[in-house]
Amino acid sequence: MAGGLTSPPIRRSSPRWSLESDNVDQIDTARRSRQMWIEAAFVGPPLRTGRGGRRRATTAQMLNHGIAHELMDEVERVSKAHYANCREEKFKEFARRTLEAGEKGADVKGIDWESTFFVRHRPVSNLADLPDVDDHYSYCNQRQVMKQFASEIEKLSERVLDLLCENLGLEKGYLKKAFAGSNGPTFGTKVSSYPPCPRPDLVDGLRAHTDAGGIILLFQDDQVSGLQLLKDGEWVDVPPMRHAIVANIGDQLEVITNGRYKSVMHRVLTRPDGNRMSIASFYNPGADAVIFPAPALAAAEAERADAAAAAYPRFVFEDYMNLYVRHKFEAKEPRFEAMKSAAEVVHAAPIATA
Ligand SMILES: O=C(O)CCC(=O)C(=O)O
Ligand SMILES: [Fe+2]
Repeated sequence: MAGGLTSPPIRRSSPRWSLESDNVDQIDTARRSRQMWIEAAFVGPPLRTGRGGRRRATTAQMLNHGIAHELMDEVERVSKAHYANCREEKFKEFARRTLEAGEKGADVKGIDWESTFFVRHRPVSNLADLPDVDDHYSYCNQRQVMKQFASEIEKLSERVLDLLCENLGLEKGYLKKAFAGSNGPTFGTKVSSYPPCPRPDLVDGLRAHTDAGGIILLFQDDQVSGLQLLKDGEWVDVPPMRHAIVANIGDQLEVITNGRYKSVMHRVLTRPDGNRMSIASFYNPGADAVIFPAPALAAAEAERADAAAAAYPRFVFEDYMNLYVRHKFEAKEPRFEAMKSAAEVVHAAPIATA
């Protein structure tokens, strides 16, 4: 038997979408239409219904998402065991050096206090090649667990994309197709630990940024907090909630939805107690996917007198990523502007005739 996941069978809750948080109004799914609920779920704190459903901040806590709680518990267990067995010693050395430098007055604000590894699932999985992912313990088959979890998260990501399509009046499958490129989407999972830090004033767990890609589904620690998002100029906590999945929207969805859904700045704080686990799965466009505002949304926007049509650029996702890696911890707007200028340069270049 391939580890603890195959027995007992995983109970599957039917997906009823709901949202709860200290910062977000609770949605009574029985009293609202599904459409309204979807709108509300992506508003982010505090709840704003806004006329016409435009300009949404975009982080939501999803409960009743359909992923079995037993599977989530197993993912948490193997991830924490992996950190303790394979990564903790190395992190301690990094922590010692970082603190020593910080306390001597060096600026360590450019360092993230996290221990992570990345599992790529699509287009080609690297799971079998990760050197220290443990699959030798029968009770702790991490590769198997991660594979099963990733497959559930991938399906959930695509369901969320379709809910967004429905919400935006786009045809079902539009966003999935927009991400496909020639080789399908890029999909991967970042497994992170944010160990306790005795000097939270010196260093962040992860510096503020927006995510570059499409939809990001995050399974975060249900005890140890740290994730915050920037809302109306203030940092607000995304509180730990057992078995919830946090959904976050990346820059590409902002472009494709022509700003109807905005990527949101977020960061992870350090804290002196508790080791925070986070498992973030990134459902992103394929490298060669061409990203641009959905024509239907750009046209609707153009009808408004105060809005310039096609305010967002058109570009190849890989080009955006090449820029993003150098400017991740900066505002997104200059990245969008740079992609616009790059497109102008391409268009203005003389056409080779020889
Ligand atoms: O760990 C978290 O809660 C957030 C991680 C994150 O924002 C990222 O990896 O992009
Ligand atoms: Fe992020």
